[in-house]
Amino acid sequence: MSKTSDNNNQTGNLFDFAAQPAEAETAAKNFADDMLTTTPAETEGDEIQVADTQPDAENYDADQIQILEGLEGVRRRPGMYIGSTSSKGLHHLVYEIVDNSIDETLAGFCDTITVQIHPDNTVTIIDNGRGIPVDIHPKTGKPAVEATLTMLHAGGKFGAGGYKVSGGLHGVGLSVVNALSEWLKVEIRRGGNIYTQSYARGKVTTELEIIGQTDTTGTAVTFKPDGQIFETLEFSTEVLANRLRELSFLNSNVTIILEDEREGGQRSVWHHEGGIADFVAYLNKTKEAIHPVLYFQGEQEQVQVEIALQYNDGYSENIASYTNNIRTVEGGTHEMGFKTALTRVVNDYAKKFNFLKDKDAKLSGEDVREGLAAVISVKVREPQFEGQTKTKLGNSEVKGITDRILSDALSTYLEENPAKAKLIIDKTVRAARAREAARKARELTRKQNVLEKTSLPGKLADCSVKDPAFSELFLVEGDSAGGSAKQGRDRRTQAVLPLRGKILNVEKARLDRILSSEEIKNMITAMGTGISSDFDITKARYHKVIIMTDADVDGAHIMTLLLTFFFRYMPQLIEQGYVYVAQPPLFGVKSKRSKEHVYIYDETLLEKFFADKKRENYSIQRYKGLGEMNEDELWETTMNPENRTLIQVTIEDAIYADETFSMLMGDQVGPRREFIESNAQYVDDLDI
Ligand code: 0RA
Repeated sequence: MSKTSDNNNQTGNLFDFAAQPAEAETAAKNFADDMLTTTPAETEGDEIQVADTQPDAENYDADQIQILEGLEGVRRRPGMYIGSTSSKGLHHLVYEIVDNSIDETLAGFCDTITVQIHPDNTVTIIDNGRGIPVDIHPKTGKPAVEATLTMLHAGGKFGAGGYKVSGGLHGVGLSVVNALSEWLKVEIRRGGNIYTQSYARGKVTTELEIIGQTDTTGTAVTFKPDGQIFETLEFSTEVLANRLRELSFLNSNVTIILEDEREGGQRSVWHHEGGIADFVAYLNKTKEAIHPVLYFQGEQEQVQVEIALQYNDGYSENIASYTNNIRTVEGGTHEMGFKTALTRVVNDYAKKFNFLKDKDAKLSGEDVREGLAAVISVKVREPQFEGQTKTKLGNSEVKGITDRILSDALSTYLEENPAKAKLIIDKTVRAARAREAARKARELTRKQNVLEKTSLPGKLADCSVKDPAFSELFLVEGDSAGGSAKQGRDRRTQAVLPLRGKILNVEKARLDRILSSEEIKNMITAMGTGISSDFDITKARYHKVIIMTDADVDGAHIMTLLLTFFFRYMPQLIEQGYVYVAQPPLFGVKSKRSKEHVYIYDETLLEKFFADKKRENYSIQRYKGLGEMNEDELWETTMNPENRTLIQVTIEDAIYADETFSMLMGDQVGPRREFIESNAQYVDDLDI
């Protein structure tokens, strides 16, 4: 989630090494040839350069002209290479190096990767792969490692064969990290020697030298992200842990270690022999699974497919797909193949064994995915990424391949395990019936709205402007705060919908019951968008939906219930950045001597305020709830766009969001308590 003060942006969280010398040396030459088919010439400057404008005749072959861009270009436009210079970009640096180590794992040479965050926020990534090649390439006169780190090869690809391109940067990752680091040091164990070389902002500072002997192989890269480039230099253990854990699930033969050497540091080790089957068990850990995790794999036309799936007794669908270890958030052909096969196989089985009668409608895709957790991981030689965020797999052959592999394996499984099959098919049939009931309920709500002609709820105090881009909807906890908000608001642009008490926990109910909840119906009609498959963002009546609850346990609970509702039934609203959380002040501080009167939003800021002032000269009021503020105060502190702070709700990663919500809202108390105790500021009197 990111905090915005309408005009200023901050980020925050709401919830806050097998030596194989002979083979390795030939491969190293291939690698060097692959990389360096041009003179190193002038590779600096931010212009894209075509190497050697007057080439000799034998080199005059269009195919051989490689475009080289200087690392200055990377420094000038870092966003083009790592997405952004925010915290996200900073962490991307680590992923780029780790991806190279994972490539060594995929090639079968590396089983341990260690990431160390040092106390000065420098990072070391150590692997026991083959080590970056160090031989001198004839055309450049440079050691291969130096070329790899100081030259950017547009479209250049490491070595030959294998499912490379694990990261987004197609083998240019190392030089990009080097360019964006104040300094970087590489240590290589290879061919019996230990080599080291240092760089600063992409340029060599020490020549490659041998500093010792070894009988192991591997690479260690240490770097200090450049403060001239990045907005923040602070690494988040949690962010790194999430990606490293994910990589350990996706690559069952690797052990990944994260060592945080900073204050209060910790060490985590991930090794998942079970691979993505363990991943699915992890996704379902806060839920009640109805059968063991199923794991299927196959390979056709050099496309490797792995699928793990497990149904739980809940209602939500949690599918995560990957291509070459990259999360494909927007799905694509592998996901399409998966869904098509699942729906067909389940329907065929249900029909064959009379779970569905001839007169029954077929089970829909949604029906067969209700309560399903699944991970689809494919390895493709030339992946094509499409979509708005380039996270959608486009290779058309992958759909049929995934479909065939899953169809064969799943139908065999069902036939051989009739008891498990019954559990699964019964669940999908129940889902279909519930969906039919929900459809009828929805139709009814629609008809009622038409009949009553007043489609808007009576409790809604609407705003007068009709342009959604300028309209805000405050969802306010309680009728009394709702009343103050109605009085205090800017009637032109701000609408208020008071919510009575706790809304229904949508995690524990199916759609038909959800739609019989008055509070939820009110929200849906006020928003104008419909929900789930009927959801239409273009009908949104407000482009800001602001959740305003008390800063106490109940408030936190209501906020989570609302966020769960939006996450499950209107996720596009969150994706569009339309959902916000208001931040009412915790304290009102009045001077006893002057007219000074300030509002303070948390304890830390209160301490700061009194750092150089005497407490006895002030009276401090602690607001227990929104209701303790009058309409003017509420407007001044929480609603007025000029003063207020809003936290924008974002779905950074749907899996972890899902996990958080399930944990907070699900039946299992253990993980929930742990989570709340380590995250919430409101633990004092929490009753779980
Ligand atoms: C180029 C070619 C080869 C390995 C690597 C790069 C390599 C890069 C990194 C970055 C971090 N760890 C790494 N490990 C290896 C192939 C070398 C060969 O064929 O011997």
